Amino acid sequence: MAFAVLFEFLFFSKVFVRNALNVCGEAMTSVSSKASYPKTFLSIVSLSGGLAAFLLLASWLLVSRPVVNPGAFISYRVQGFNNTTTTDPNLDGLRSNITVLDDSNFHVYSNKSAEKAIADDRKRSGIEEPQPDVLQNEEQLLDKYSIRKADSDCDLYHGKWIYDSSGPLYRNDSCSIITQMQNCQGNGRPDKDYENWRWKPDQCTIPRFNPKLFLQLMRKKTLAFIGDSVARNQMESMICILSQVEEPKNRGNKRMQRYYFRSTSTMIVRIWSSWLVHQSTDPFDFATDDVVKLHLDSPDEGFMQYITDFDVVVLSSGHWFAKQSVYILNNEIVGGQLWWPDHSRKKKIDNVEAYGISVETSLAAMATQQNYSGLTIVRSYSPDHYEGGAWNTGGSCTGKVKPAMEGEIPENGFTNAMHEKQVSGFRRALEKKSNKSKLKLMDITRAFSYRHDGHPGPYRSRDPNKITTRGPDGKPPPQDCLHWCMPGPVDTWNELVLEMIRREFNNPTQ
Ligand SMILES: *[C@@H]1O[C@H](CO)[C@@H](O)[C@H](O)[C@H]1NC(C)=O
Ligand SMILES: *[C@@H]1O[C@H](CO)[C@@H](O)[C@H](O)[C@H]1NC(C)=O
Ligand SMILES: *[C@@H]1O[C@H](CO)[C@@H](O)[C@H](O)[C@H]1NC(C)=O
Ligand SMILES: *[C@@H]1O[C@H](CO)[C@@H](O)[C@H](O)[C@H]1NC(C)=O
Ligand SMILES: *[C@@H]1O[C@H](CO)[C@@H](O)[C@H](O)[C@H]1NC(C)=O
Ligand SMILES: CC(=O)N[C@H]1CO[C@H](CO)[C@@H](O)[C@@H]1O
Ligand SMILES: CC(=O)N[C@H]1CO[C@H](CO)[C@@H](O)[C@@H]1O
Repeated sequence: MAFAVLFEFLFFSKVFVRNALNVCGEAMTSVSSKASYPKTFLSIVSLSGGLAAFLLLASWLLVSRPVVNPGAFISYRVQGFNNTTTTDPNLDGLRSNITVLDDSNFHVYSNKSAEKAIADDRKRSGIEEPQPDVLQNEEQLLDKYSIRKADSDCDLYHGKWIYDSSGPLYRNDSCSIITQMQNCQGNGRPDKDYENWRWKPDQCTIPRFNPKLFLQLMRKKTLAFIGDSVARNQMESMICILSQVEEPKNRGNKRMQRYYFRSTSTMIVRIWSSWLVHQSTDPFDFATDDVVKLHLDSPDEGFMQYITDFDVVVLSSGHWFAKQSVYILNNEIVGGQLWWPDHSRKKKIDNVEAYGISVETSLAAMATQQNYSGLTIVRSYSPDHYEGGAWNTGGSCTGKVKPAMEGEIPENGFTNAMHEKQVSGFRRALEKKSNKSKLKLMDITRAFSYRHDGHPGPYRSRDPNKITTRGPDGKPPPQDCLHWCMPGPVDTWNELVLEMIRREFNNPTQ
């Protein structure tokens, strides 16, 4: 089974590399048409060549390693943690195929009959807060929300999941940009209730996402998602939610996704940055050129160079720290993940420590950039749910059809450690902040540890012959217990983003 996953990974990655090569050529031609883009994005367009090369290099390294030594991947385990479920590096690799996209893949259509069904649902539900039809104009909409002042201090991250029969914010057939691997219904997942749970903080209620309110708060503004394939998951959820009221224009190029909402001149951007820090492959000390080096003390220029163009940034990372790389700090090799040729030396830090440092470095760079005045939302580590083993050792989320009850989730030592380091990295960066920007933590790790039902599991593809149940030997099928179904719990992250934006941009006391 592990071999099958590996082969799939290699196959997709090769497709990806080939496409990335094409991108370099096309980036050149896209510069000539840049006059039609809004001004702040000229620079992004001209970047494409460089970032494509960067992506190409990164993916090539990650791909080339298992070719040389497949055993390194198959016996994969996060060092220092014996007893935890770990992230499937191959699953992220699979998504590399998706990070490079043709414009033609991004035709967003609106499905009137699906829209009507959703509207009917909402009428039935009564829990919807503003009636979008009643509150047409901007002042009314903003007023209505600014009144909810009492809610503004409420802790959003302690609460529970409650069943909500009004259903999800969109459907698999009312949003055409859902990556097939997250289109659980489209891939034949038989149960659907996982779409119907809302997060309810103990002290307040998060209103159902109102796309019109979002667009108005984000008038003439840009929201950027920065991170790995889980960040892509969240970005696509946001586009699906918003596309229910307005079809965005796809202004993306092959390696940077950008969607433009004309009614309010709002732009949604996604930049790929798997580790958030500068990476290179140049030989360094005793590390040769066949392994990725992470410079833990410099931020990833791939996103830093555009940071002043963004009004809101949703930044996240974590799972790539389970992949092979070398850690460099103060011009010295201080550790390595799945790499440490010289056993006579001692590692100074492990991958969890490295994660915390990378979070501090990237956030501190943003919080001290003279001209950046945006709102940075750090989305905390997204828990995976490989039960009974890791992704490659029989771990499974098969058969989970509702959120876990309190006390039902096994503690995950790796998730807890990653979360702790991320939060302390965040706090250190906050202390260094010197500019006008705002830095907020969106602490979803605990809340999402209950959502073992929200992953694609074995429903990762349309293949009608895929294995979805345990074999006679009790072996679970290959599955994705890391990314989130769409629609599904991931949509809650965007409801939280809207709530945080509302608190920042529409607070009458400020
Ligand atoms: C993990 O297991 C190995 C033996 O398999 C043991 O030597 C090591 O101390 C364990 N590590 C932790 C962190 O428990
Ligand atoms: C993990 O830890 C539990 C106790 O906390 C133990 O029962 C179990 O055997 C361990 N599993 C592995 C794979 O080490
Ligand atoms: C539109 O949505 C309806 C109801 O959800 C569905 O039956 C129909 O197939 C969809 N049409 C298209 C073109 O996707
Ligand atoms: C949407 O999900 C339904 C099952 O609920 C499935 O029959 C249909 O093919 C899916 N449509 C798309 C476009 O994935
Ligand atoms: C900030 O903006 C000013 C004026 O546009 C510019 O001169 C300066 O170089 C910028 N600083 C940074 C760090 O980008
Ligand atoms: C852009 C690209 O290479 N897309 C490929 C991703 O993988 C699917 C298979 O799931 C291919 O059909 C696409 O061509
Ligand atoms: C408004 C403000 O606080 N600006 C500061 C942003 O950070 C730089 C240092 O990186 C300061 O020089 C600015 O005064």
